[in-house]
Amino acid sequence: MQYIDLHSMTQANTTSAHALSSQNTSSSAALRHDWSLEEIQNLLQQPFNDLLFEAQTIHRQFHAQNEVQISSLLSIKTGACPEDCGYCSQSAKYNTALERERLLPLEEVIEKAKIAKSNGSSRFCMGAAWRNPTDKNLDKVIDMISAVREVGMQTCVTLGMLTDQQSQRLKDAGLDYYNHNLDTSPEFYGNVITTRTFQDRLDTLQYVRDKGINVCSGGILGMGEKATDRASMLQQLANMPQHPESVPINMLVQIEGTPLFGADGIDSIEFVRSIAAARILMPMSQVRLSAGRHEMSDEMQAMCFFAGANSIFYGDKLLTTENCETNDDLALFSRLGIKPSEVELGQTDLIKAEACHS
Ligand code: SAM
Ligand code: DTB
Ligand code: SF4
Repeated sequence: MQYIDLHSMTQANTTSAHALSSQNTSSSAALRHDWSLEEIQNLLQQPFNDLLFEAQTIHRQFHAQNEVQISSLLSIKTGACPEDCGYCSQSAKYNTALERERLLPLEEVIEKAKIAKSNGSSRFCMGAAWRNPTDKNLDKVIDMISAVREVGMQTCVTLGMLTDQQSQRLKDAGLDYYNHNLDTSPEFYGNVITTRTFQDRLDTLQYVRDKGINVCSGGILGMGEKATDRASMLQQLANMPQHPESVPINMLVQIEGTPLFGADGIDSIEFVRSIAAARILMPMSQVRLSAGRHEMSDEMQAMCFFAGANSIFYGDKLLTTENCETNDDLALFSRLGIKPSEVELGQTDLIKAEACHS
């Protein structure tokens, strides 16, 4: 298996990165889908500078080096979720003092999308606290997707498990991305969630992939998992037949009342290492520095961008918890010389199947 020639890519500039991210990659690199756990563990354990150098070098071959894609989040249905995800403020099983809210009216969603767009976000992600949407609920979400597209933004939804037919309906509605995280390794999974299986998640992702919707899938670090679990989760993502177009890496936001409140967090250097490994394993994917930025120093975020993170959630709120202040994000971008990436609507982000087979 041929892998990326590190020596040919140190001079990559913005123009070539754009050319590559428009999927003209098959001649320059072969993306791998056969990583062993041991290889990933070795990658994660390299000397920090070597790991970051490799990640940044690969980053420059595939992406504009000083650009970060920005998405905004909106919880369209909050709380009272029947699932038992041990990290989540929205599970009905835990006493988290969260106020539940029914599905938001369409007008409110449009208004929030317009605000997000005027603040510079290119993608609007709508999340619902459901195990899975009913077909009636999906009708309403489809209206939201159409309306947000009319606002001129890319759309993403995260609604829980889907059927094959529901995935087709979302594709027909013009949905750009579906977010469904693996959350953690298959080995640690049972410590976090018992009401749906790891395989259920893979099944939903397969339906979404088969319909040609961009896949957004990643996980959460800092839930008390071991380093092997982080390697194993990354292995699951990297060995998918096609890498997710977007890979959100969340740092657990600890919620009082949930089983994971008080879990052993993750060391910041270990977190940056995981971002770097995600970049190396999935060179063409957007790696999103997701929940938990609020707890990170500017320096830690800067390290994550250097390690290859090139997407964030922007806006004062995530789904139910605080995000960084937008002014702070803009100030950090300015200090780092980072620009929000411009997204052409209608452009496909799908990583072409042929680019993924060597
Ligand atoms: N209910 C849907 C589902 O679980 O598929 C969609 C919403 S759910 C909140 C989306 C993802 O957000 C979860 O899979 C998890 O990875 C992430 N998430 C939720 N709560 C979090 C927390 N407290 N800290 C970090 N990430 C979290
Ligand atoms: C993802 O990976 N992170 C986002 C999004 N996908 C939906 C959610 C983060 C939620 C953080 C906790 C909260 O605000 O409730
Ligand atoms: Fe429900 Fe999603 Fe929270 Fe799990 S992560 S409890 S499915 S809202």
